[in-house]
Amino acid sequence: MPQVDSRSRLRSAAAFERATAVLPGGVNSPVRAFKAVGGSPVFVERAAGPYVFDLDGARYADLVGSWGPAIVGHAHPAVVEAVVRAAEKGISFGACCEAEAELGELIVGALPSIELVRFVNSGTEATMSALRLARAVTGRTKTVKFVGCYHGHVDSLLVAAGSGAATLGTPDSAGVPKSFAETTLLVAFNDAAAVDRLMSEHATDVAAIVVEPIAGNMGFVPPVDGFLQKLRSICDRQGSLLIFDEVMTGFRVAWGGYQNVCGVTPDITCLGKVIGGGMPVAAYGGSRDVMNHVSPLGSMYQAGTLSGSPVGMAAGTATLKLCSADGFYESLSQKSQRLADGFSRAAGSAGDALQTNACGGMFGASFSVSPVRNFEDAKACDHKRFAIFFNLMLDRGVWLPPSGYEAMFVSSAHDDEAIELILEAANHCFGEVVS
Ligand code: KE4
Repeated sequence: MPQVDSRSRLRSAAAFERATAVLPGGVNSPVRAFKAVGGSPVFVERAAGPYVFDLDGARYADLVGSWGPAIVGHAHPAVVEAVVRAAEKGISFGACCEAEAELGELIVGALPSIELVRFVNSGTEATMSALRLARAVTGRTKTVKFVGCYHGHVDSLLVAAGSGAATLGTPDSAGVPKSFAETTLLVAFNDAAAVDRLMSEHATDVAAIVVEPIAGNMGFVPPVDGFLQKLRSICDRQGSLLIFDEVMTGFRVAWGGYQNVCGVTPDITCLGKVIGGGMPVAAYGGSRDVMNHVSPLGSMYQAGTLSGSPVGMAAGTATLKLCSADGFYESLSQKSQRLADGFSRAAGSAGDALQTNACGGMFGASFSVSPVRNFEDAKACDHKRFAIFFNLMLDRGVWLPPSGYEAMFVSSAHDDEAIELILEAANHCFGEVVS
């Protein structure tokens, strides 16, 4: 496999210089700036299947997948055709169109916890709306969130957040009023006893517990046995709502999402990424009793110029139809597990300590001697070693997420050739990391 020489990314370097003149940090989302892994961000010219191609023409096997949406591979012909055909009839109408119900029916059919679903344009909008809805339903103001979980840049949830916030070492953001942050109660992920104590102390104040059912923004941290079930029983006891933020896990780890795997029914589910197939589409949904509070049915207001846009709906519907094929998730799980196992073997033979996990189309790899159970563990991982590994893999044509606080994403387009390329690079790079 010809190596990609980091010095040859001249067009990316020039493009970054141009971007920094007009965009804060040269990016439209901080994690893309490569701050955690060093060097100048690589610019993508195009993407196809399991690959992305940079401005200098170098090809990379992609394990970012646009942070989840590219589950059927980049530029899948069926998705592209659906987008083009929709766009030819008008990009957005600001009016009702049948494409909204078509995608809504797929989501309602996949998730028994959702009887009504509202489309929005980002995961952040979905979680922000879900919190407001929980406050409207309960008449309460506080939220319980887990340290290291990331739910988008909602003011009250940018407290001890993961993902880009953790990557940049700024889990609490400037500009968030103390009064907003004070409505958020923090507790360690996977610590059900601490949740029990916290909820007992704030018995009637908590509108909702919001959780990533698999924490994918502090690496890949699965729930310990019984954790999610305990959250469900605590919410039932206290009259609080349970919000599953499945923006990342929704239709990524299984048809519907992780709630269909773990058997725990949330009151509100947030979705995004996969359901838009790469277009800005996200959603929140729940039972009729809960969703009847949403305007125009009820008094909880939420709106959006481009919500339910026909082009976004077309991309999401085409993507989910491909995901609904028999054996789709079984095949995706095999790919993820093969990569996770291959990383483990490669690290082990190089004498490197690596923790791996996989579920459906996502997997994680953390440089740690012990399992990662929460954000303290995630912070204790060797992020310097990850940065070295990231750059070695990039130079060998494999694009990992540019942060040790992220999960990795596989698509149905990741064929044997792409997977073998990734594993061959890993065999070389773990060794180089150790030496
Ligand atoms: P967006 O607002 O970025 O569409 O979604 C926010 C969000 C909400 N909930 C979860 C569980 C999420 O993972 C995200 C966004 N994920 C990050 C990657 N871990 C997006 C990448 C980025 O910020 O550039």
